[in-house]
Amino acid sequence: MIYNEEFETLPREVLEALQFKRLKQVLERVYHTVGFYKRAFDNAAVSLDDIKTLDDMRRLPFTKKEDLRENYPFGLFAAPMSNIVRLHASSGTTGKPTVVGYTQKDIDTWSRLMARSFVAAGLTKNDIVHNAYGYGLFTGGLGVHYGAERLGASVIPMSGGSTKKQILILQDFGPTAICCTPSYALYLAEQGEEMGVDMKSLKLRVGILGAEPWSDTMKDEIEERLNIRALNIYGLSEIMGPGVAMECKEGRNGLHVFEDHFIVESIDPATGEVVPDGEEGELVFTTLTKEAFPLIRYRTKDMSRLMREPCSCGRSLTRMDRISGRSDDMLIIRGVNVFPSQIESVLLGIEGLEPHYELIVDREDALDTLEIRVEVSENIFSDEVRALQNIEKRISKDIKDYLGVTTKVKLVQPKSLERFEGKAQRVIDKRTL
Ligand code: DLL
Repeated sequence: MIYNEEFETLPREVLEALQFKRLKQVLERVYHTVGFYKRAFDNAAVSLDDIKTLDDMRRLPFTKKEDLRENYPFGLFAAPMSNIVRLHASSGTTGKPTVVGYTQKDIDTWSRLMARSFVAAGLTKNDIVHNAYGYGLFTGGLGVHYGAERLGASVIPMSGGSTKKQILILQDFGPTAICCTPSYALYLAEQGEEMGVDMKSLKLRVGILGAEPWSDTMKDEIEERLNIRALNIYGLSEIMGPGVAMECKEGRNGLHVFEDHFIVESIDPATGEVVPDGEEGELVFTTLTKEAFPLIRYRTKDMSRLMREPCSCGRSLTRMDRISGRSDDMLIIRGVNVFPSQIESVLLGIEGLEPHYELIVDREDALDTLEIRVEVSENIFSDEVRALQNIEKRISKDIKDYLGVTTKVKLVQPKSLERFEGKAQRVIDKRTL
């Protein structure tokens, strides 16, 4: 089944003609309504008349996360606040989050693209969807929620946490689909087994999992332990939220990018040049239909490959491979995006800490853990144990309050952490996905 048969199976030339028409419209809009784009295009000496074919868009400058930060919070919105019905946010690289806005039409498009994603996963209105993505500023919860309702399925708005209760509901309400991060799916499996629940005989048959990188091995493990089919969903707040691309149940070989709404390119992160299909590069997205927050050539920092060969499901949409990593240092800890620079800003705001720290990321019982080791100044280190413990608590609390992640903090002796001559290597990621 295909939700939007006409648009998901367009012949390539027709799709590209539609993309070009929409691209011209969005470029006109941003050039005339968002000062940032007018300046960016003028500085790059590109006039809108220069864009005569889809390929000409390569002449347009990239938009980066820093541009969003510099225009915080609403500076890149292309619609007046009176037309904006929803705000979401994700992590910025330092103190301030990245804010995104939606008009009613944007929410509508998003819901339809999520419904498309569910249909690609084989869901119908007869399904019961257990939604364990977080509700709130994170786009996962509400994105999935509106999409499941649009499809007509029954949605259980669980949000994250309360694992025991989640397991009870999985048993009693009999959801047929689960939406959460892959690591949480595995954690649910483990916890359920520990509680003596036969997690393989639940009614669940499909998982729509994403928001963090995961491997084929992890997919196999989730499928085995929950006895489901685990499909990959991709998205990012800046571009919309979940539902930018979705793996179909037939092909299971990459995620279809919803190209009637987004143009995807893959570039060499060092040179910015477009790389040939099939080669690994950084994904760059342009939104074609968003009203409130259109983005032109947005660099995601997510590394993947684009595949244009036809898929057995009949969709003509380009596929992107599983995300293989990032071209920056963003970490995803239990689905929460964290930049080391954000942690650094919190640490530097606390007196007595030295700017030398190490972040150790690991996985315990299928859940991510983050330990921060930070040097303290000589006079603090000679303080009583109690004083040191108080500082550790304060760091943990500040990080939880500002960034939303739980950490274990260990203060270490002055000059005990490794020093670097070149680029500092502050993150030790021990997770095997
Ligand atoms: O994570 C949106 C989302 C919610 C996607 C639920 C899928 C399911 P952000 O919080 O803005 O938005 O984080 C976006 O998460 O740039 C990737 O680095 C990573 N990411 C998202 N989906 C995947 C995936 C949501 N399927 C950032 N595989 C992106 C690997 C993913 N990484």
